[in-house]
Amino acid sequence: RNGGRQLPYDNYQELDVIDDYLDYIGEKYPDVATVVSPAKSFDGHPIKYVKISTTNFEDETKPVIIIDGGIHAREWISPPSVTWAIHKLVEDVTENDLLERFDWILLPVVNPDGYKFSHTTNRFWRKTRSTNSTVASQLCPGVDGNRNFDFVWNTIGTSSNPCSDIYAGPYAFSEIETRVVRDILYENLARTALYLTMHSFGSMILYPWGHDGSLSSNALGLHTVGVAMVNAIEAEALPYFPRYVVGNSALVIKYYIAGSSEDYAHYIGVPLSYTYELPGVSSTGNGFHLDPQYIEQVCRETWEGIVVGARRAGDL
Ligand code: ING
Ligand code: ZN
Repeated sequence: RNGGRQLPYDNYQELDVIDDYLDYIGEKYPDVATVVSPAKSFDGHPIKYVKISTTNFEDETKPVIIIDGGIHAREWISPPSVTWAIHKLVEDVTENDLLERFDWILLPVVNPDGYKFSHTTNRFWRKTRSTNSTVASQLCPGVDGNRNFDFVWNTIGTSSNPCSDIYAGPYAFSEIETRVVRDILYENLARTALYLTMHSFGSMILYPWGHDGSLSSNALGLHTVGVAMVNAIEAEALPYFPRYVVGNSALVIKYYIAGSSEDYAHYIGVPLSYTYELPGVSSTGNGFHLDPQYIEQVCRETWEGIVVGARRAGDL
């Protein structure tokens, strides 16, 4: 276990190490960071997030930025991209305005059960690990968290088969892990300016609507902020990394998807909501396993995108 210090970024970290780091942040920086564990996952792991605010989070009227990671277990670069943001907001503050202007909610591992399972048993596990009383679910555990949100749930780009990697679940918000994200969004809805959900891979900044490819009434704002984010990322990226693409989710990935957190957040009223697909540069040939030597690089360039996204969101 980590025992309370800066996380290493030269390799992927176990769930316990990330959990310990979050506790350490809460203990070492109580004036700015509060660790909240609203629920336990299906397998009983605490789902933890960090609230960052220069004053009392609950009293604030500042815009809120919400970033989650690790809803898909195998996308291992996602959690460190969120813990790096915590590091940059609390431990190594180089953008003071971001603390002054915003409150932050950072949830590095939405799906701890899947994350752990991907370390112990199946590297390319995607879903949660839940089962219910049906035989099918016991033979094939888990739900795709990014098909489980309650907006046009299970209508397209999903499966009703528990053995599928895109299983939408027995009903919308069947998973405690997606309910935690839902509750965070609702609790802060009035002042949430920007929601980012970190995935991999593909080097894409995607915005609603993913379920039908239509443009939201805020499409121009979504696209403009997305382009600004991409420019900031690419200014820090390595020349041989793939270029980022920004656009409507369905148009860019060329299929429709119902029940994603990106669409849901926008549907309930978050003006800027993006799926952030991180790079998958991998000598193994499998993009879910970004080479560990690039973890820190991707975290650094991703942070530049977050910085610009936040500033733009605050200006709108
Ligand atoms: N990709 C996303 C997925 O959940 C996606 C694609 C993008 C879905 C935008 C919805 C909205 O399938 C990964 N890598 O998980
Ligand atoms: Zn994903």
